[in-house]
Amino acid sequence: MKSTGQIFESLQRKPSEGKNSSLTRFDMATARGDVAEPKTASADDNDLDDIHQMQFKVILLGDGAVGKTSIARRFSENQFNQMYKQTVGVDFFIRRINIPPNYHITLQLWDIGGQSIGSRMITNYISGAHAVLLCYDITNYESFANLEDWYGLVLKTFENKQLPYTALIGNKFDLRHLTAVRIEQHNQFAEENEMASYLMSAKSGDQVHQCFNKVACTLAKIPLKAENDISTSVVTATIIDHQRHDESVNDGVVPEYTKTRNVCILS
Ligand SMILES: Nc1nc2c(ncn2[C@@H]2O[C@H](COP(=O)(O)OP(=O)(O)OP(=O)(O)O)[C@@H](O)[C@H]2O)c(=O)[nH]1
Ligand SMILES: [Mg+2]
Repeated sequence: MKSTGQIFESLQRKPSEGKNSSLTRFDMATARGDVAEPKTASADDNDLDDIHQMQFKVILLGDGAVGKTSIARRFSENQFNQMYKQTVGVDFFIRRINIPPNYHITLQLWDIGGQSIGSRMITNYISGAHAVLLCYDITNYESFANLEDWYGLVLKTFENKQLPYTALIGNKFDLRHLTAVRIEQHNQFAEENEMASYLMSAKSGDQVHQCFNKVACTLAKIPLKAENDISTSVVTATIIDHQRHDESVNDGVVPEYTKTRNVCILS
């Protein structure tokens, strides 16, 4: 078992070596093309360097109860809830990462309920993602095995298109004494699919911010700074015009807790 502090970076394999080599992999050179138009400082800021503001869509996929909402909440609010409340459809979280000297990167997290795998909406949720985090619970082997299906949906959605940056996330690392997935299996999945990979704990917060900082820097195509240099900040709510609930899930019944939540959670 590797130590807690270790992050398993993506293996830079040639496309031809990968299982899905016919697909176009995430290409950092073009990652900023869609939404990441750099914004230049105003005329009054002549002395300042350009300020680069970018926003990226990051989706969390994986079985129910693996901890996707907990990861999103840890990142956006630095909080953790022991109680399980199933996500129906999709919830949104947002947080800005400030990377000196002049990068303001907003990550818009789409926390997709595990039950959505059977929903007609799932490809809509996945579509347009700049980064995909494939999450499993290290104490639950089935949740790891099922990532084949989740990743299959990603491949299908991005068929003939450039794949987003994708990472494998083993969550609940605080319970590593109960692990049901060998580190070799974790690494093999990441290698075969040419993904970055992380082991983290939404509960303790271990590796959560490091992971999102890495995702942000990779998408923005900037070198990863030392953690101390990076700050995060409150951002104004982004209203997302999106069908929030899928009628095909739970016969269209929306649980009370989701009705009371806003579209975005601001940190
Ligand atoms: N010990 C431990 N428990 C965790 C961790 N992350 C989440 N949990 C717990 O696991 C349960 C499920 O977490 P959620 O974040 O709601 O899971 P989810 O993946 O969003 O589930 P769905 O919304 O059904 O897709 C909750 O009881 C959490 O408190 C973790 O890192 N360690
Ligand atoms: Mg959830």
